[in-house]
Amino acid sequence: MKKQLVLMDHDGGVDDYLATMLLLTMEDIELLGIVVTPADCYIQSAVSATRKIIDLMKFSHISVAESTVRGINPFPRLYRRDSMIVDHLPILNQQENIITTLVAETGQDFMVRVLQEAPEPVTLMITGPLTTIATALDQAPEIETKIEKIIWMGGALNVPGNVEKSIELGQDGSAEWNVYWDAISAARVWKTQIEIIMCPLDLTNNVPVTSELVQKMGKQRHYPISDLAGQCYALVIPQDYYFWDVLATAYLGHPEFYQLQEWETEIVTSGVSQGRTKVVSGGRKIYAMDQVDKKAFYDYILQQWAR
Ligand SMILES: [Ca+2]
Repeated sequence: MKKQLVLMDHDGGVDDYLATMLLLTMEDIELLGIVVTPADCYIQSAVSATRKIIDLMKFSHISVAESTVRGINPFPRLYRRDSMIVDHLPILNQQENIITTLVAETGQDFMVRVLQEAPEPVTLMITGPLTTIATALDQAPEIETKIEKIIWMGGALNVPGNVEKSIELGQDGSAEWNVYWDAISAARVWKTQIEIIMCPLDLTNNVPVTSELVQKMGKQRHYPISDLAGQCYALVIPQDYYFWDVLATAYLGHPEFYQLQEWETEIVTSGVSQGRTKVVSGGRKIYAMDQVDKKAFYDYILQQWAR
């Protein structure tokens, strides 16, 4: 079977490393590189942690690129510091030097080049804001035809967002963070013809990271990957945490676990609902992951990380 070409763009949260770790276990895809967008992280730590994870999983031929785009509304510092913690985990610091290449060009330039050079259209797996792809599309609009589809963790359709009113004063709580960081770029991508399959909060709210599951990762007694996954999740277990990026990424491996629903939507780019993905009749058609077979998903990630 021919492998699906995939380019990943993540934004350096704990969840993004776990999504990367899942993606690297998938045998039916060919990963063309990983771009790190400087959103839910401190970028140097996030790039470094990503390269160390690739080294640990023995895929050092895959390159990493640092996007230099900027957002509008920064992620809270408390979220961003997780990138620094992950980068310092002992398990990721057993060798003297990092082998995985950090390319010299920016993440947005890398994205343009990889898409231009790809022999066939590429699936973009995006687990952060859409700013890097929006910038790449502005730089080289012709790459649109080289994008097979975008699978994206983002948005909240018929549930409240996760940009809390108590943290972001003046907002109405309807926005999801990956949109809110830069709603203008999300709206830019909404203007394209690219197929978008999103994994919104509507679905992720139903798929929590439970203490039981994290402990199962330990009981599997697999080193180093299951152990590293468990350590990453242990970091976030005191807060309400869901399988956001990981749930979106698992779609690539097993789309049959999911049911999609089509919606007509628009991105709100200003005002109190800035960053909202609003369902409106006549809006831009997207597919949202609507249901997932939770047991199959939980079993799948445990199995993939049992190494
Ligand atoms: Ca993310």
